[in-house]
Amino acid sequence: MASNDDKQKCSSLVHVHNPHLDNMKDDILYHFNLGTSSHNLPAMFGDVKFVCVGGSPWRMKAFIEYVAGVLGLEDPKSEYPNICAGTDRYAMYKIGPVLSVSHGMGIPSISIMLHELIKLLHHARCTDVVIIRIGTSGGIGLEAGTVVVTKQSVDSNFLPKFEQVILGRTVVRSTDLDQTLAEELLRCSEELNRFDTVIGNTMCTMDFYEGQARLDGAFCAYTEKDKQDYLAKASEAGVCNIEMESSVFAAMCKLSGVRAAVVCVTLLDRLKGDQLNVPHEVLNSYQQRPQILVSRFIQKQLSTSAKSLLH
Ligand code: R2B
Ligand code: URA
Repeated sequence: MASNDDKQKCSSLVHVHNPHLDNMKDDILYHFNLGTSSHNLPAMFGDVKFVCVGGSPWRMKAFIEYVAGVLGLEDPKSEYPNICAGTDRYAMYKIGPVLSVSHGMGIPSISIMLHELIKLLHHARCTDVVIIRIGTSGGIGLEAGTVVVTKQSVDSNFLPKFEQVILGRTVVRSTDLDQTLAEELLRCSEELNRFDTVIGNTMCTMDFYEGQARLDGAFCAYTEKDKQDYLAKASEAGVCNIEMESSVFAAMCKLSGVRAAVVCVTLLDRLKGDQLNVPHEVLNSYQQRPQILVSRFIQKQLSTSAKSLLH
C-alpha cells in the first residue's frame, strides 16, 4: 500500500494524462531539441520549482539574469546558456530552481511549448512546481505600466473557458487559476511598493488587431464607438487587460495539476488609443515590472522553505 508520503509526493507531481506515453521507448521534445533518451531530464531539471514563461526569448534571458541577481546565484562569467540552443523555436534558461522559457505569440505557439514543458517536468519528476506567465498586455482604464495579476482568464465573450478542437469536436476547458497564488503575488507587489498592481480578469484573444477591437489593423469594419462599447462591456465584466495566451496557459496548467498565475504589465490604456507609441526605454522598464514582482515572490518562497527546514 502507498504510504502517506508517497501519496503526497504523487499529488505534487506534474501530471500528464496520456496512456500512449507509457508505450513510447523515447519521448522527443522536438521544439526544445531535448528528449528522454538523449538527455538525463531528472538530472537536468529535477530540482526545478519555479517556471516562468513569457513571449520573447530576449526577455526570458533578461529574466534569468535578473532573478539570478536577486537570489544571489549569479554566474561569475555571466554565462546563461540557452538549453534549447539546438533549435530557434523556443529559448530556455535555468538558474538553481528557476526555469525561464519563451513561448512566442498567441495560443498555438504557447500551447505547443506547454505540451513539451509539462512532459519535460513530468519526465524530470519535478514536485511542487509553480508556473507563472510574465507578459505584456493592453489595459482597460488603467494607467500604462500597471501590473495585472489575473483572477480569471476570459474569452472574447468574457467567459472563463478555453475551447480546443480535438478530432473535429470542440472541447471546453476551464481557465481557473490558483487564487491563493494570485493573492500572494499581489502581497509581494504591495511589499515592494514600486509600481501599481491590481487583480482582475484578463481577456485572451486570438489576434492583436481586430480580435482586440483595434482601429489600426490592415482591416477594420467597425467604428470608434463600436470599439468603446465593446471595451466598456469588457470592463463591466471585470476585464482589466487583454493579451493572447492566458486562456490556454490556465487550462493546460490546471489539467497538469500545477499551481499557475499570470502577471502582465499594461503597455497602454486601450480606452485612449491603439498604437504603442511610448519610447523604447519606457516600454523596457514596464516589461521589467512582472520580472521584479515574480523574482520577489520566488525569493520569499525560498526563504520561507529554508526557514521551515531549519525548524
Ligand atoms: C502580449 O503581447 C503580444 C502581442 O504584442 C502577445 O503575445 C501578448 O499576449
Ligand atoms: N499585448 C497585447 O496582446 N495587446 C496589447 O494591447 C499590448 C500587448
